[in-house]
Amino acid sequence: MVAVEVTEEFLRRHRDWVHRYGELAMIRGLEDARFHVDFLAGALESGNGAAFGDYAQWTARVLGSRGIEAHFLIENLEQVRDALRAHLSAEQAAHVARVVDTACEAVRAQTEVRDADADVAIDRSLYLQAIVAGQRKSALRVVLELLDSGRSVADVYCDVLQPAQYEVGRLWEQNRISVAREHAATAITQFVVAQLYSRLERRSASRGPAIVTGVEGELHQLGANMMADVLEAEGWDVRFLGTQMPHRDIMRAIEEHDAGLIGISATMLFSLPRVARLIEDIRRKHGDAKRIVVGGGAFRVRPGIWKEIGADGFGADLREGVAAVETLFPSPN
Ligand code: B12
Repeated sequence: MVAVEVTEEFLRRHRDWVHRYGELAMIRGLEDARFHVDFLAGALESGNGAAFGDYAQWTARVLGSRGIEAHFLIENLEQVRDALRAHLSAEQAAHVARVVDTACEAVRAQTEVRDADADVAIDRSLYLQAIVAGQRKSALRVVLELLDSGRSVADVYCDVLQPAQYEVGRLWEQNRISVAREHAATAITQFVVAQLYSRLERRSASRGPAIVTGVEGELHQLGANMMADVLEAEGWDVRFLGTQMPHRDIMRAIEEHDAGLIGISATMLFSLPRVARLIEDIRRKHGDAKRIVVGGGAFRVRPGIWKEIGADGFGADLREGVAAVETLFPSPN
């Protein structure tokens, strides 16, 4: 009854749906409305009103992937809410209204988050175009606009710069861009990282001395650089050694700086034996007094390899890296 009433009214309001979908508009509309009512009843009977919010968000995603915008679902759910009023006591109707309105809010919130993600995806592609075209100013502008819209520097590193660099790698691998374009693109990202350094949100905590480095033979530096900057923002007194660092000099720097945390970055698989040797040497000299976190493409190839070579933690990206450090050195608050 309620489903029929709701669907007929919905199609009266949106006549173009009947033109577009023919009799399927009524059939699918009825199916959907029955689902809404059944799920609502199930959620209310089980005393779990929040479950209806999960259902509404799921439905919004399913409809969204078929080109139907979330506001149509919200309208439909509000119709169900209003149509049920005639069949319920005032108290029951008020409860149903609360559950349905909360679910509609959940759908709106989910849609806003997805819109924000879509914005980042657009900016990521603009950034990629700019760096591949060698346009430094445009690349910086894209990133600064993202910061102005409320994204953090770490978000920009993870969600824009890193994927854009990976895409540059893919384009080079497929021979669609030259080495010169790849180098120029990477140089722009390196420039952007340097520009963003002063915009990192810094925590006031003082976490102690740390070192971030790459081993000899490893030339990929950007990921390590980002990690060093983000750790500094987290309160670590970071000495970033760059990449291509001779073993003995890393060992010396650890002592000189009295680093309690050591971050080692490796992209190429062939760097792993050197990383393993470095960790072995650090353990031999300092036992467990030093905490070692590793990251970079070489460690993503086989999950768990970081443990096998004796590291204390691993981060597939900046966020995971920071989380791994936080596990090893829980902050006091
Ligand atoms: C730029 C680049 C270079 C530059 C690097 C310059 C520089 N200043 O860094 C140069 C030209 C030197 C270079 C050289 C080579 N490269 Co190169 N390079 C790249 C490229 C396109 C981008 C790298 C990058 O900037 N990534 C962006 C950063 C942000 O990502 P990331 O390093 O993964 O870092 C993140 C995480 O891993 C993590 N992380 C990183 N370090 C750490 C450390 C810690 C402690 C923690 C917790 C986390 C962490 O956090 C970071 C941020 O989220 C990649 C493509 C790719 N998919 O990575 C190819 C790529 C890595 N290179 C590749 C190759 C083949 C090479 C060369 C062998 C090419 C050649 N024939 O000479 C050489 C090898 C050089 C060497 N000895 O190391 C291949 C590797 C393939 C493979 N399976 O091994 C790739 C994947 C390209 C491809 N698609 O084929 N390269």
